[in-house]
Amino acid sequence: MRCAVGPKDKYTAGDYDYYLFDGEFRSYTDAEMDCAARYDGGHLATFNDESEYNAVTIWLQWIYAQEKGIWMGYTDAYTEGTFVSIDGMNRTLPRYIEWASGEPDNYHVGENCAMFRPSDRYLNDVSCYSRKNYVCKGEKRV
Ligand SMILES: [Ca+2]
Ligand SMILES: [Ca+2]
Repeated sequence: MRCAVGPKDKYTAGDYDYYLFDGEFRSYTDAEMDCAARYDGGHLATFNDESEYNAVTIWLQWIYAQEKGIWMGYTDAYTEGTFVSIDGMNRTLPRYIEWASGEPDNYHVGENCAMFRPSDRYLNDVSCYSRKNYVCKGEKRV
């Protein structure tokens, strides 16, 4: 059993903490399971509004000096073409999401999971099986 590696950095905004994992490349499902296991009520990060999106993604751009994409908590694996947030027990339509131009395009054999692109701060749908870094969001810990 290997040791669990902690998050590289944490950011707090409003009622939530956000944790960047940049040393662990996981599939979308494995990343989501890791967030749920580490943080009570934790999930891959989703956003309630534009100010939250901007705050978190600008932090990521600053702390994550790589071009590699990062998983965020949106998927259309359940219904093709309808992305949902995976926060909470219910899957809900995203409250705030910023796709890159031309995305989501469900390219090639299908893309069902949302990856954040630090270079331009937009999201792109990609294969859920690729292994990426990720950001977990959980209730703020005091
Ligand atoms: Ca899709
Ligand atoms: Ca795509």
